[in-house]
Amino acid sequence: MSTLTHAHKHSVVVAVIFLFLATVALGQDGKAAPTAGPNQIVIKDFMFSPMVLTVKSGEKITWINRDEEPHTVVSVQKQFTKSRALDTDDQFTITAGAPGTYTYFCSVHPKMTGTIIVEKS
Ligand SMILES: [Cu+2]
Repeated sequence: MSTLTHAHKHSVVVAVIFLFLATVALGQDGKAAPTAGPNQIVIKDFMFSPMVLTVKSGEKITWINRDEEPHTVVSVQKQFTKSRALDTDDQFTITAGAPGTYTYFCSVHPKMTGTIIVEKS
């Protein structure tokens, strides 16, 4: 038991140090880096990017609109509920369901298409 307790304390210390270093790193320019999260799709210049995103079942996927135009996210095969019209900087999040290929498009600009490949978790 004492070994387990010790290991637990150790991992807490590591986590605290990590958070501290992360805070310091973010603090250097005063804001978080603008990079997309692992499951984030940016809508920019009438394109979804990445156009093909691979995720695991149960993971969240978020779109964010960086255009000055409204866009939507609509599943071709109705695999998820469509988004409302996203204004600039609006976000839309779904949770990936059953494994498979989800194609989607923007109902305002149907030439805008993207694909999500959902793998078994
Ligand atoms: Cu659009």
